[in-house]
Formats: sequence, C-alpha cells, structure tokens
Amino acid sequence: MPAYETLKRQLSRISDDTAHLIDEAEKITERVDEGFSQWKTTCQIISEQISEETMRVAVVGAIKSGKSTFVNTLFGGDYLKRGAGVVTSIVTRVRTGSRLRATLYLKNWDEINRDIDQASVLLPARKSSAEANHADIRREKDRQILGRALADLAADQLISNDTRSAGSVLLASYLNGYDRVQQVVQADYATVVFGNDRFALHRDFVGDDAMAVYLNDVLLEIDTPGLGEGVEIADCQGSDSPNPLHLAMIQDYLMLAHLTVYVVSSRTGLRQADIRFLSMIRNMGILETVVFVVNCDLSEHESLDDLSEGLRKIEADLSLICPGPQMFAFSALFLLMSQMESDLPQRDRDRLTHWRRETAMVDFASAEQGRFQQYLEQKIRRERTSLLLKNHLERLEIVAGGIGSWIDFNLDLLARDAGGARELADRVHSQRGRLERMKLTVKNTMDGAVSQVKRDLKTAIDRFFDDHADGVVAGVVRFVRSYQVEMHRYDASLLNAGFAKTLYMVFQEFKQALDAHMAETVNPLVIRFVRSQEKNLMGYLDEIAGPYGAMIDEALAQYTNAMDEGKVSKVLESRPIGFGSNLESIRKVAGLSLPPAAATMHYSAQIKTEAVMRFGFYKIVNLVKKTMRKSADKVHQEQFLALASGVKRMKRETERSVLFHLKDYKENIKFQYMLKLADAAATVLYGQMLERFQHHGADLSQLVELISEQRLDKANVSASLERMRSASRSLQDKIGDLKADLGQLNG
Ligand SMILES: Nc1nc2c(ncn2[C@@H]2O[C@H](COP(=O)(O)OP(=O)(O)OP(=O)(O)O)[C@@H](O)[C@H]2O)c(=O)[nH]1
Ligand SMILES: [Mg+2]
Repeated sequence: MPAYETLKRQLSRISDDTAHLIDEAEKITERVDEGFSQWKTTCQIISEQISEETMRVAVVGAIKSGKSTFVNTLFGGDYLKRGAGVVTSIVTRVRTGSRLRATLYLKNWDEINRDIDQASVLLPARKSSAEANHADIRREKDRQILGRALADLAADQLISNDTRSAGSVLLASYLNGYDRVQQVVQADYATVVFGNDRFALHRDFVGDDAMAVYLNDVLLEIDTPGLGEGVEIADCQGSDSPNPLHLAMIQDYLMLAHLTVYVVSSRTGLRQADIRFLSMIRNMGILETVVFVVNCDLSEHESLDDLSEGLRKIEADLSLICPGPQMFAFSALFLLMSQMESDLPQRDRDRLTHWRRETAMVDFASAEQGRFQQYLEQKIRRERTSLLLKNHLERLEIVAGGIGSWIDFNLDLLARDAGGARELADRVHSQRGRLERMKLTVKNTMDGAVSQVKRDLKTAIDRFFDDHADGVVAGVVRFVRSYQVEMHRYDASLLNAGFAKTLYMVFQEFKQALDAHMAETVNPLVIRFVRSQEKNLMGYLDEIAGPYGAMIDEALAQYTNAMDEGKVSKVLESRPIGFGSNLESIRKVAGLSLPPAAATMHYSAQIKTEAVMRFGFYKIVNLVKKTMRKSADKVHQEQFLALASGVKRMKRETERSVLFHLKDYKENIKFQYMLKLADAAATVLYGQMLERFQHHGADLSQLVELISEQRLDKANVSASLERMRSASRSLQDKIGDLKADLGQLNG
C-alpha cells in the first residue's frame, strides 16, 4: 500500500496531466473555450490545494500537564521547551518539514496599538494625552506616558506581582520588549525565522514575555518524519491561564482542529480548571473531536494498582462531562527519554533506568502508548485521505471523464465525411440549445436558493443576538449589572493613590471578569451557533443541487442519444453533486475567516472615558475644596461615595459599549462572514454543475466548420486525438486505482 505522501504526489501529477490534455484539446480546436478554461481552473485549484491540505491536531490541557513533552514525543526530540512556565501563552504549531526551522509570526503595529488602547482604558495618564488620537507605541512620547503611568501605579502599590491585572501586564510587556522588536515589527504582518543551527534561539524570543507579547503564533518545522506531511500539531499553552485573551487564541485553533488531544497529568488528576475548560469545549460543540491522554508520572505512583486506581478516578470524573471518554494512559517523559536516550545527560539516564525497574507500570504504559499510536495513525490516515478524496479526486474524475468524452466524440466526428459531420453537428446543435436553457434554469434556481438562504441566515443571526432573556446579549447585560465591586477592598488604595488610579484598578478587575465571561460563555455559544449555521447552509445548498445532478446526467444522455450512432463514451454514473467536507476549502478560496474569538472583547474601544470620569472628577474637586473643613472620616466617606458613583458609571458605560460592540460584531459575522460564505459556497456549487454540463466538452461547431472547409488535416488531427485518447484512458485508469487506494486507506 503506497504511503499517503506518494498518493498525494500521484494525485497532483494526475491533475497536471489532465490540465495538459486540456491544453492539447484547445490546440486542436484552435480556440479558447469557456468549458475548457473552467476545467483548467479546476485542475489548477486542485494542484494548489493538494499541497496545502492540512490535518490539524490541537493539544490542550492544564498548565504543566505535559503538553509540550507529549508533542515532543511525536517528533522524537526536545524541540518544544518543556517546563517553560511562560506567562505569555502562545499556540505553537509543529509540523514535519524539509529542514529545522522556527517561524515566528509577529503582530502588526495596528494590532499592537489596538491592544494597548484596550488595555489602557481609564489609565489615568491617558486622559490628558493620547486619548483623542489613539496610542502609538512607536511614538516616544506615548511610551513615556504609558511608562510613567505604570510606574505610578506600581509606586502606589496598586500593581505588585500578584495583583497585576492582565491589562497592566500587557502594557508592561509591550513597553519592555519595544526596543528589541521595533526593528522587526512592521505595518504588515512580518515573520522572524530561526533556521537550522539557529533553531534553538527562537526560544529566547518565545520564552521572554516582553517579546512573546508581540507574537501572534509560532510554527516549528522539524526535519523528522513525525506524523507525516500535512499534519499539524499545535501545543496550546495557557488553556487555564487567567488571561481570557489566551483562551480566545486557543478557541481560534480549536475551531479548525480535526482532533483535540486533552492532556491530564496523573499527578494532579482532573481539576477545576480542567472541568471549566472541558465544559467550554462542550459548549463549542466539539467534544466529539476530543481524546484524552493521561500523562502518567511514573515517580508519583507506587505500583500499577495505585496508578490504575488514579486512572479510574480520572475516567469517572471525565465521564461526567464527556460520556464514554476515549482515554489513553502513558508517560510522555518516559517515552521522550527513551527516544533520546543516547543524547541524555547522566542524571536523566539514571532516572530512566530507575523508571525501567517499574516493569509492571512500564509494560502497561507501553501497551497504552502503542494503542494510542495506532489510534492516532488511523485517525490521521482517515482524515487526510478523506480530505484528498472528497475535495480533489472526485472533482478531478469528473474533469478527466469529461475530456475523455470530448476526445471520443471528436474522433467519431472526424470519421465522417463533411456532410455527415455537418448533419451530426446540426442535430447536436439543437440539443445544445436545450442544455443551455437548462443551465439557465439551474443558474436561476441557484440564485433563488442563495437569496433565500441568505435571508434565513440574516434572520437566524439577528435572532441569536436578539435581546431575548436566554440569549448571549442578555447574558452579558446581566453579567455587567450584577457585577459587584467589593468597595472596602479599595479603602487603602483610595486614601493613598486617589480616585483615578483606584478606578482604573477597579475597571481592570471588572474588565478581566467580563472578558472571562466573553471567552468562557459567549464565544463557545457563538462558535457553536456559527458552526450550526454553516452546516445548515451546506445542507440546504446540497439539497437544492442534489436533484440537478441526476437531471443534468439525463439531459446529457439525451444529448448523447441525439448523436445516434456516434459511439460516444459512457455517461458518468450519476453522482449527487455535493460539497462533502469542502467547507474549509471554500473558506480558503474565498479568503474568509470568522472574526477571531478575541473580537468579542474589543468592546473597550467604545468606552468613553470622560463619561466614567466626569462625575467622579467633579466630586473630587468638591472634595478637595471642602477638605479643610472636614474630619478625616468624612473625607473618606465622600471619597467612597465618589468611587461608588464612578463604579456605577463605569458599569453603565461598559454596558452601553458592549451592546454597541456586539451589534457591530453581529453585523460582521453576518456580512463579512456568513453571507459571503453563502455566496462562495454557491459559486463553488454552480461551478461543479457547469463542470458536469461540460461533460461533452466544447461547442463542436468550430471543429465541424474546420472539417467542412477542409482546413483541417483530418489524418493529423485524428492521430493527435488517438494519442490523446490513450493518454486520457490511462489517466482515467490511474484515477480509478488511486481512488481504490485512497478508499482502502480510508477504510
Ligand atoms: N516526572 C515526570 N515529569 C514529567 C512528565 N511529563 C512531563 N514532565 C515534566 O513536567 C514539566 C512540565 O511538562 P511540560 O511538558 O512542559 O508541560 P506543559 O503542559 O507543556 O506545561 P505548560 O506549557 O507550562 O502549560 C517538565 O519539566 C517535564 O519534563 C512525567 O511523565 N513525569
Ligand atoms: Mg508547554
């Protein structure tokens, strides 16, 4: 059985050969034909997409559960830093490549400045300076202002290491890293590449928060077979990070993943953070793509019995969220060390030797690891082959079949004398009229269906974001309104640092809580909703198109009959026209993607600082005026009241901005994504229908003309056509064989 890589190359060659055959056919008719160019485009798209077809595997789990160690075992070496303990969480994608290379994808300046704007809402210093026009970290003045503001907060002990808010951490990281990255960040998306000998250096960048904050993600290409071409494994750090932005980054990857490996450490078992994360996965509607790997710490368990007991407990806990979980238990570190034994330092080698003495546990773990390996390989095989089969080979079959029929028909035509050819062409011509009319009907039906489906999509999206009691928007409003600020916690801060800074801290905490609500509750529901709408869309269009497959074939059969004794090749067996798993390639071709998960948190751009501050500020002025005549207690009380009213305004203003923002977000999902997707899907579908109509190839009148005018060297053309016929037949045979091979791999 040939390997996937070989099959992929075969497919690509078939596609090129088919395109070549179309070129030759074009040469014979001496003209460019619409049908031919349609076919050629198909071949071209297939060639391009085959090499990009990627199966994505997400690896998630709590901090220090062994995700990086596990991913390393898949490539047999310490490529990803273990025990990194980085604060800035980044999705690291790893795949097999021709050489060792780390590519760091940087944010662009707009993204960075937007992050900064978001994080500095209500930051006292911003009020006077860059508020009207947005912050730009490239300006020295802006960096100074931000730096001073952060230093101020630190001096007042409002931010210390354990109370630092996500916002102030982000700002501090951006400022700290600026000097080192300013040369590489660009207005457009830029990358930094560490190849071969410099590979390990990428860790200095990724491992330093101040620089890592400038990254969108990281791709490692490893020059070992790994899991094979076209498989990408993503180490998703930070699934239990308190920073909702990290969760959003992971959600973006999970959305597109074909398989999710959830790593649980046997040392800790399932914890609250795991349950939360898994509930989120469930709400996203992708629990069925999840398998569990329990990373067994061999030092932690006294015996196999003890380990088994732990595993039973984990399985029972998991079952509450994910009934009948698919679970594998082995030690990632043990496996990795065994793989790299000769390169290990003595200390690790001793550890390995020590572990090996635990034969019962080691045997159990190896058996489990083997079981997992088998599972993974099968899963990859299936996923990749079905991507190739459904997305490409079946389309190629239609095109190759079509060009084959065209060759047959023209050979038949050439066998006639000029009169016979003319007569046949006339007959065919009237049949062609029928086909053209039918094409028009199909087009109209499709157009109608697309309008309808777009109307339905709009309605569904509006309803999802409506203000009904159990909707996400109402949920957010409830969250904002019921958020309680424990005022007494800010007593000291009010006295020492004053109103404005205290309000900033209050807002930071509030924003963090609200963002967490967005990431954990709103995003999964939105994602699930969008996925279900995508599914409806595809199903609906398929339903519309399905019957046309048979109708087109019937019309083509009549067309063939009209050519009576023209021994035209068999009509393709009727196959329903459909998308299969094409959604992803439709997105790719149309350049569409859902707004990133973090988009739900971008509401703070709408917050008008003055609206929150004005009242409080007025109070403060009053306060200062009266301070002289008041007791300390009284002053404190008034400060307290000022803060209380500031908080009230903050909540009201946030609610307003969130509502405004979600409306905007809704319209984006509608117009920038779903409706465009509907159009793109319909275009693809219509193209597939045209391809089918095209089955008997180009308009024949040109060739008949050439024959009757005797401008065509019949013998010559016949010889070319004969050559093409044998090429076409061998092509179709190859397609048949490849289909069988892929089918077998898939089975
Ligand atoms: N004793 C023991 N240690 C392990 C095992 N697996 C991983 N470790 C160690 O545990 C530490 C954390 O493992 P990582 O693979 O970095 O965990 P992670 O999930 O990637 O951690 P974060 O990326 O920080 O969330 C590392 O020092 C590993 O060497 C194991 O099976 N046994
Ligand atoms: Mg890690």
